[in-house]
Amino acid sequence: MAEDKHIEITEKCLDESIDAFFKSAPPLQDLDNITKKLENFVAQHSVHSESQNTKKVVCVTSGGTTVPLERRCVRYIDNFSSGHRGASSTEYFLKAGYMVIFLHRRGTAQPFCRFLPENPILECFEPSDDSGIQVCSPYAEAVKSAIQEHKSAVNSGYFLQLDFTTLFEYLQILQVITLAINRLGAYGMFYLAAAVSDFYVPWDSMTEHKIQSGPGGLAMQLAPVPKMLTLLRKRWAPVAFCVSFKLETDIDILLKKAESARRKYGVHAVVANELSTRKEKVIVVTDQSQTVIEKKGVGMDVEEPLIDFLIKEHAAYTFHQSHFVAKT
Ligand code: 9Z3
Repeated sequence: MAEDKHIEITEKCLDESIDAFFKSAPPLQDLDNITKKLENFVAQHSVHSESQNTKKVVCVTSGGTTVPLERRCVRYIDNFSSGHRGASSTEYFLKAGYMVIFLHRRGTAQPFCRFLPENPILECFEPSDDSGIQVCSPYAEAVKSAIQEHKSAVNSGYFLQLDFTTLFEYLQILQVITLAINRLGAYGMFYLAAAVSDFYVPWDSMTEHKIQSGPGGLAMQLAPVPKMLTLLRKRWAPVAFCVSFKLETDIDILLKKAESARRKYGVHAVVANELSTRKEKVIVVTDQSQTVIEKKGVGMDVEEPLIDFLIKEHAAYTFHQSHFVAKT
């Protein structure tokens, strides 16, 4: 009884802090457009459901959020993430037949472009003799397959790209996506690989103009970001399959933190990774097991076996939901 009361109060506090976060956040510039794109995307899913070929839909988040320090932002705090995990995972989900909403930080790694050099326009192309432009020969194959695969994913209607920069944009767009994915029940999935700040400066306490330098240095109080994952699991999309990530630099605390995140947020799996080995190895923590997943060889991606593993978990989950939960 006392424990129930405690949970109720904690949830009330969370609701209040989340309400305050969304109320004070600068409104999304592009909300109507994003909502329309999501509606069309989900409608595409319904077409497949009617043809008895129900597709699964995953929202892959990728890249780090920024936390602005001024409203007319000159300075910001950033979270590390190159976006490689999200970009390569998107490719493997698409290959496996999933529809993918790729919510990524502007300017980070993009699916199908991972094998292009850092500055593709300047490094992959050169003027041709007939005063046109041609692809430099070492990159011909990589450029061709990047364009072909990207076009085919977009034209198929299975791939939707949305972008963010700030924490405010990220959480607002994620909320809109969760509401769309919620309509798909257990066919929906979240793969939350974005590196999201734990602290922020609330919009209503943020200075308008650039912070001026002074002799005393700068002391700032950052507020904790309310735990949206709890709300995502409990209210926004309670039936969707949810995978979150845990990043640590200290391997000794990684698994403990991942297991505690799994319990606290009630997610179906936590992918635990250590910063320096994240491209070679991850550990997937579920309520049943801790599974080490390693890349299969040089030049291979750890995301390939990881997505394979998670797709199987998701399939078992949808099977369970449709055969047991729906019937009870
Ligand atoms: C991850 O742990 C991702 O695997 C990486 C991928 C960001 C390490 P890259 O983009 O790296 O390929 O360079 N993402 C989640 C990081 C995070 O912020 N997790 C929070 C935490 O660990 C929970 S949401 O507390």
